[in-house]
Amino acid sequence: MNHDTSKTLFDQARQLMPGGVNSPVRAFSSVGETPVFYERAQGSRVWDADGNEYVDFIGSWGPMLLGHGLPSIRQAVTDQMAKGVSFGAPCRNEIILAEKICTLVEGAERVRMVSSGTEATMSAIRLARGYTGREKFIKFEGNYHGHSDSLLVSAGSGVATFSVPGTPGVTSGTAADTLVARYNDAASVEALMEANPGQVAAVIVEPVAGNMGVVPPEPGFLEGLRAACDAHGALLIFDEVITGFRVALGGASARFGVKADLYTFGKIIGGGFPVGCIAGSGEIMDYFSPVGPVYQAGTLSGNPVAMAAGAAMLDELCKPGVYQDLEEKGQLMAQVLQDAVAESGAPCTVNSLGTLSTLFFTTQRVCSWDQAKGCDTEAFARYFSCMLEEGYLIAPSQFEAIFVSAAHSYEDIRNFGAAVSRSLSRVFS
Ligand code: HOZ
Repeated sequence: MNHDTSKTLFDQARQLMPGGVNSPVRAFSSVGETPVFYERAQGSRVWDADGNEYVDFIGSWGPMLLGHGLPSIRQAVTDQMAKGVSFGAPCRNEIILAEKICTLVEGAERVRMVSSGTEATMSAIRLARGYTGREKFIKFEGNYHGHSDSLLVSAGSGVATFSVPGTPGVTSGTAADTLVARYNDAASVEALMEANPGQVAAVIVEPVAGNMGVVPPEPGFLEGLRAACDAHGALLIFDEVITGFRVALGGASARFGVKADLYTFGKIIGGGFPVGCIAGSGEIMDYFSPVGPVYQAGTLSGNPVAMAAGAAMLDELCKPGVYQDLEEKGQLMAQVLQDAVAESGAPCTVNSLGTLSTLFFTTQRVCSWDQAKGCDTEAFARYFSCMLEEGYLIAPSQFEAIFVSAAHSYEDIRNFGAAVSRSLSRVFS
C-alpha cells in the first residue's frame, strides 16, 4: 500500500501542530507508523489521501455507530445550515435532542449540553462537588474521562498508550483530590470512602471500561459502587461517552440494570458532531447555573447544527431491529477474534461486550488495569502494521476498542477475522 501522500501531509502537519496532530493517539507513534490522512468516509469504509480504501473499525472512536455518511444526518445538517450555523442562544433543536435523551435514559430528567465528553465529565464532577459540598472524588485506574486536570490521574487511552506518568501541568493540589480505586474491585472504593469520611463527592466510572481496552464489569461490581455511594452519601457518575446508546438504547445503565445519579454522554449523541451532555435528576441538575450556584457555560453548547445531527442519530437508533443487528455483529466480531487466536496459536485474549471488543496481547484474563497494562504492546504494534497493510483501520493502541458499526456487513467482519488470523501468524511466526 502506498502512503506517500499521507507521509508528505504528515511532514507539513508536524511543522504546524505538535506531533502533526490535534490529539495524541492518532499520531500512530506508539505503533511506529505514519498516520493515515483521511480524505473521505462512507458506510464502513474510509479512503485516505493516497486513494487507499480501508474497512474502518475505529468509527471516529465511537460516534459512527451506524456508519459514515448517514443520509438522514446529512439532511438534518443541511436543513439546519440553511437556517443558521451557530446562535449562542436557545433554539428548538436543543429541546428536541434533550427530550429524546430524557425519554431514553432512565433517571435523566434534565440535561446540560456541552461540546465534548471532556467537558461533560469535567462539569459532572464540578456539579457533584457543588451538590454534596465535598471536594474529593474517586476514579478508577485505566479509566479515561477526557483530559480535564483532575481526571488525568492514572488515566487510560492516550495517557496509558504513551505511559504518561502524571501529567506536567496538573498541580499536586489538584491531583490530591482525585482518589484512585481499582476497576472491578468495589472493595477498593469502600476502603477509600472509609479512609476519607464525609469527603467524597462522587465516584466516576466507565461502566464498561473502553480506554484500557474493553473490560466489562464483573458481576456485582456496578451494584457494589451503587451501594458504596448510597452508604457514604456520594453521587455515582456513569461516564457513558463510549457506552451510551451503544451497548443498549438506554446505555450501560439499562444493560446492567444499575442506576447512576449522573450520566455523561458524548460522541454518539452528536451523530459525529462535537456534542456531549450531563444528564440526571432535576434536583441535582438544577444545581447548575442559572438555577443553582454551579457555574458551567459555552457559546457552542447546544449548537443548532450539532443538535440536529444528534436528534437524527437518535431517531435512527430508535428504529426497530437496530440493537439486535448491532448485537449480532458484535457477537460475530468476538467469535472471529477468538477463532483467529485459536487458529494462529497467538498468546492473546479477547474481551468483548456488544459492539466493543479488544484483542489483548496477553494470555491472562483481563479484568483490571494491572492485567491490561501487562500486555505485549510491541507485539500489538507489529500486529497493527499488518492490519493496516491488510486494509483495516483499528485504533493504534492496545488500550482502545474495536468499534463495530451497523454499516459493517457480516462479510466485513468475517474477512476482518481472517486478516487478524494472518496478522497474528506473521507476528508470532
Ligand atoms: N477519547 C478516545 C479514547 N477512547 C480517543 C480519542 C482521542 O484521544 O483522540
